[in-house]
Amino acid sequence: MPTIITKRPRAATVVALSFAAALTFGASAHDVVKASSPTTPAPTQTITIDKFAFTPNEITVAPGTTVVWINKDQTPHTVTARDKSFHSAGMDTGDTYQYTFAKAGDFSYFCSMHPFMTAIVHVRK
Ligand SMILES: [Cu+2]
Repeated sequence: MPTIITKRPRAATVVALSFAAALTFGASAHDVVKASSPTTPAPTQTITIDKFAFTPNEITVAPGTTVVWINKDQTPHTVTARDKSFHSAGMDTGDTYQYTFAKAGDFSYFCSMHPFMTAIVHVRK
């Protein structure tokens, strides 16, 4: 009987995917960009959803801040603004949702599946 030799790769091929942040800054043609100004990355704030709570429960950020929520619970949750200005889909474990707060104000939000889960983002200049 013929012997069949099967070559097996020694290691699984690792495919590295790099995600480029698709952030576009809308600078109009007549904006003056000073050469001496350092490029400041857009601020980001992370809020964890765990044990049926948003942590931190209350934050204050500057306008233009992107808030990222990550669901670390074993239960699906949503991030739903009271004024409906933003609303995530159902977030499974490990899912994230992000929203950029452009304007100043107080934005209270809750989980539409568990309305007792409430929190607030203050946006102040
Ligand atoms: Cu929930």
